[in-house]
Amino acid sequence: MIVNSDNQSISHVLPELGIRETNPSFITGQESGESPGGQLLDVFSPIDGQKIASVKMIEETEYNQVVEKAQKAFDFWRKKPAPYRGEIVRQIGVALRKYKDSLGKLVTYEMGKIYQEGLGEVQEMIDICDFAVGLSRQLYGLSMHSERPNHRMYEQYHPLGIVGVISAFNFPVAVWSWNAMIAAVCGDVVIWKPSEKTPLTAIACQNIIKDVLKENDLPEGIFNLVIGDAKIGAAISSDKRIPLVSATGSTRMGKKVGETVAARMGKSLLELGGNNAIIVTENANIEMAIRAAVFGAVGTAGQRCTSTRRLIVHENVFDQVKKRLLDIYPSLSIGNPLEEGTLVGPLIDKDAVNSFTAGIKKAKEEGGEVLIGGEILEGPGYESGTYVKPSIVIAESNFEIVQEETFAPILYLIKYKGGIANAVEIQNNVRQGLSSSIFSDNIQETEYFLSHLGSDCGIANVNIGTSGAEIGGAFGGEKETGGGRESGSDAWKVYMRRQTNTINFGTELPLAQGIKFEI
Ligand code: UN1
Repeated sequence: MIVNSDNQSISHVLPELGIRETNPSFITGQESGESPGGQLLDVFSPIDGQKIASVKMIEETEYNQVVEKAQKAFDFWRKKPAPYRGEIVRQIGVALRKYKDSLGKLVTYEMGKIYQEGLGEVQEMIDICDFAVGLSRQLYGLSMHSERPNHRMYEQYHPLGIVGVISAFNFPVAVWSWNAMIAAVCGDVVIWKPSEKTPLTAIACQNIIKDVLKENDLPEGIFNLVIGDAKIGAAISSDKRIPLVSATGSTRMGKKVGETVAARMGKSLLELGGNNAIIVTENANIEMAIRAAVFGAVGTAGQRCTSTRRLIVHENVFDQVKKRLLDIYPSLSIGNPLEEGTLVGPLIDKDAVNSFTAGIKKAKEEGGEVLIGGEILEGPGYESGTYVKPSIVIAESNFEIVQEETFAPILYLIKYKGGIANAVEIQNNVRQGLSSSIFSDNIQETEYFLSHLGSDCGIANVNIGTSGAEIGGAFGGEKETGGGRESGSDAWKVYMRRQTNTINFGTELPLAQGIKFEI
């Protein structure tokens, strides 16, 4: 790996996280010496457009070595008791606490989210470690009463094998950790393909984990890293040695992964696009709703899968909401996300800027009214061309562009009339189904929203925004969001194989369903 960072505010962070110019290429997260071949992947910071590093991508032969190493490690790891596996994850959580500042800063530098959110992302990793530690003693199955005398039935969960994790640039480390830490306590091993846009944070995580593994004399193949392009993603998806593939990213990508994995009868866990809405009824605490909407729409520069993209507002409070948004948007500080006080950092790259401007153009063509923003910022501090002014567009819910997930800070302001059912109909009338919220102090409205007639999303919140979910709940969504659930609750079950056991402790062999079969 070639590292070249002159940026003062970040240069000390790279060596702290074990990323040095002399660092050999990473195949499995272990320093395995210069590997032959491998194209270089250039990594740029969206903050200043500077090249931070070139990382060697994995080749096919190396990929096979990684899978073989992971298979061996699985054979070892699955034999360890789950609470012991939890203990290793506990130590990873301790290490992450130690590196929280530097890893958070690298997340900011490589991905562009503000430092507070970079720290939040690492906190999310720490939280899932804690959760997974507890889980390591709670991998429960149910027991049932058998219909046959002297029989006992129960179910148990066994480790599954290798879990492939394909992660996106916007949460470069947290989403991997949701998968990896849960998989690890379940007795699985992980092969991680991070986004090509954020390989350095992935390498930093591998370094942190590598130390923990070494201290405990554990094989390196428990957590593996493969840096590469879409070809590697495709290799993971079609690899029969990988029983579960967990993929986060666009619906387009997820469809491909889902189809390929299904064709070989593998399991996939898909967490794909969202088109999240907040409903603001006439009974809402407007100030609270505004704060949630602004964080949801411009936080992470609109690049969360949970970002608020639509604000569905009752006609009686529409003008008030519009006015408050227009008070706040001009004062949002847009700039270097490493600097304190900045609320909106850059978009990941110029392609993202292009889809932002294309989205606004399309909204205008369809009859939308741009209330504010939409420009690309220029001048000192904005040389990278990746900074944009967050936009609010008055739109109709049936606009084509409103159906799309544009991964950028565009908030569509949509008016509704009548009762809560109308608002919910608008909210559900998109292809995606990840996150949703209602702001209302009226219990009839909020309960309708949460009922089976209400939100069709995997996440439905009352009086908080669409983004910023806690790790303790299952995370994911319906429809084109892919149906998978990661992180908390019983999401762990997909990382294990379930086995139903029936035990006969009698001396006869009665058949189920009362069948007589005399021989
Ligand atoms: C994502 O954008 O892929 O709920 C994950 C949230 C974060 C996770 C987002 N906890 O916004």
